[in-house]
Amino acid sequence: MTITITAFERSPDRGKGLARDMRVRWALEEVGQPYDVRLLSFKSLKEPAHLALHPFGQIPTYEEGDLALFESGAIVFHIAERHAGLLPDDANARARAIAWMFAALNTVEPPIFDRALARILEHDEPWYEQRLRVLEENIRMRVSGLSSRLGNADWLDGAFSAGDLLMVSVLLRLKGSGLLEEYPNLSAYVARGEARPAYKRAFDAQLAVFTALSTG
Ligand SMILES: N[C@@H](CCC(=O)N[C@@H](CS)C(=O)NCC(=O)O)C(=O)O
Repeated sequence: MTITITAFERSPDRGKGLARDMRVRWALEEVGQPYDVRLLSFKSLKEPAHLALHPFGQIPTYEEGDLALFESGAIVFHIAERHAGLLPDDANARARAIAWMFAALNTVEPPIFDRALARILEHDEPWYEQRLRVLEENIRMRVSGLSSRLGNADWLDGAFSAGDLLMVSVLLRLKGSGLLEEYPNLSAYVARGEARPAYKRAFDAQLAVFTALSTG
């Protein structure tokens, strides 16, 4: 059955791979599932056809036969459950990998995303620098715990899993900020994720959308 996901027609990150379709593309590449992409304008995100798929009018969505999903974490989880390679077989190891998926989306991504939003929306406010310091301290509280837990390991709990896929995806937004670089083991962890052939294929596919736009 054909898998179709949605992505931005014009990603605000200009092909840096930070939009949340990237993690879905990466998961599909890891498990070797081909997929189609429906590109959407910002306007069409909020139109009835897309709202029927995604109640909040966002990307990504995932369609496969009569199944329609939204939320990148739920989509990656679905892919990982249906195909080998992203979740361990052992029940306890699987539960721990799923815990890392939740940790990535629920504990680590929110402060990182708050900082990204503040940089865009609050940059001109007189209190911006003060707020940025608070937001960055919130991030450090999370990533220092993550850094200690990872230690010298390659991945968070044994072999690469959907937990690592989501954790690397959320940490990528910090690359170049100086914050990730405060934790050399996390920088190396992110680089290991980016070096995976499946990541590269996914990255190139989303970059091609931006390149076609700028040359077309
Ligand atoms: N929690 C959602 C967040 C989805 C989300 O924020 N998508 C962004 C792109 S990365 C979007 O569609 N933004 C446009 C909008 O909200 O109008 C997920 O992980 O799928």
